[in-house]
Amino acid sequence: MTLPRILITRALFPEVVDHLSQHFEVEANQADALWSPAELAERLQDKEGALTTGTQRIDAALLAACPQLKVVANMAVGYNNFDVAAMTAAGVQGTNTPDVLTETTADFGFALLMATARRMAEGERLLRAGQWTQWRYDLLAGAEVHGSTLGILGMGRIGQGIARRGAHGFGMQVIYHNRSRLDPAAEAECRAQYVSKEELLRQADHLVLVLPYTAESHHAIGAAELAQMKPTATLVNIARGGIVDDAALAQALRERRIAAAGLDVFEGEPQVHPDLLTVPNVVLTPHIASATIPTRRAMADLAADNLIAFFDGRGALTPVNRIG
Ligand code: 8YV
Repeated sequence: MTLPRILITRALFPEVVDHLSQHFEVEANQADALWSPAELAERLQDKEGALTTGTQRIDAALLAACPQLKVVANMAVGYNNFDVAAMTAAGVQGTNTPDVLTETTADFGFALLMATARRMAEGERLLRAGQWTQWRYDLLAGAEVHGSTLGILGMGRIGQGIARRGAHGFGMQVIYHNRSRLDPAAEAECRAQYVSKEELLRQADHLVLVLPYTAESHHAIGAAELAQMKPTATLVNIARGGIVDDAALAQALRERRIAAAGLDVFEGEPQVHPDLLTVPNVVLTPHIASATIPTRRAMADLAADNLIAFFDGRGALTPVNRIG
């Protein structure tokens, strides 16, 4: 029996590669070479399936070059690297990895909020530079977290996880804005109040972005939105680069039009806007919100299980589109 051929586009847990090798003829990229779109197309040309991460773009041009492709399993909950319409038109199933990373990512969102509000990165830089000479009453005095107003833009699973942490753990007043309002039971569990985007920007002491990246959410936070925020506010982006206009944010931070920002994602990452590297009041992390070993393993397993279920004829477990 010939096995379906699949491509694993980035380095992955060896155990997961071994598991997939029992079901498929696997080409893996354990050297973690960064392939250009042309190299990706070349390797994918004779494959029926792929396991991708958020950095490989699956678009009409690639699909046209890979007529045998039937399924692409993204090891990420976000799938803005997929042109879903083009995949559906080509009859290619897409899948993502929801749920398994929710709590871990919400933990990180809260950690970044805390680090940003309490100026932890500035403190560490000062200490390592040998500039900590003595205690002072206002040394790196930051913003209060407990009891403050937590704003959440994008109230999906991860947004709700952050809301629960803020409301139940830190006694925060939680407000949110989302395309659709949560049902009353979910709002009650998160102790969250639905407000307009304008109200959210105006009232939040800490604003966390957890919305998907789409054409509509591109630069959802730009100069105009930053201008509506409190000068004492902090902004946290764990969603996607491109949701924030990074140049406008760097300028607002430099001019102290908001107090601080915590960013795990960037426009054009792994490049970071040079102005963000020089403003002090920003905490920068390299897209690691889901990065614990158990969670990354669960994401890899779910992506693998999606491929196995699809080729077994059981249908994808967590599809992002409907085909045929
Ligand atoms: C991934 C993420 O680590 O799940 C997502 O959407 O952003 C992260 O958890 C990243 O996209 C790699 O695929």
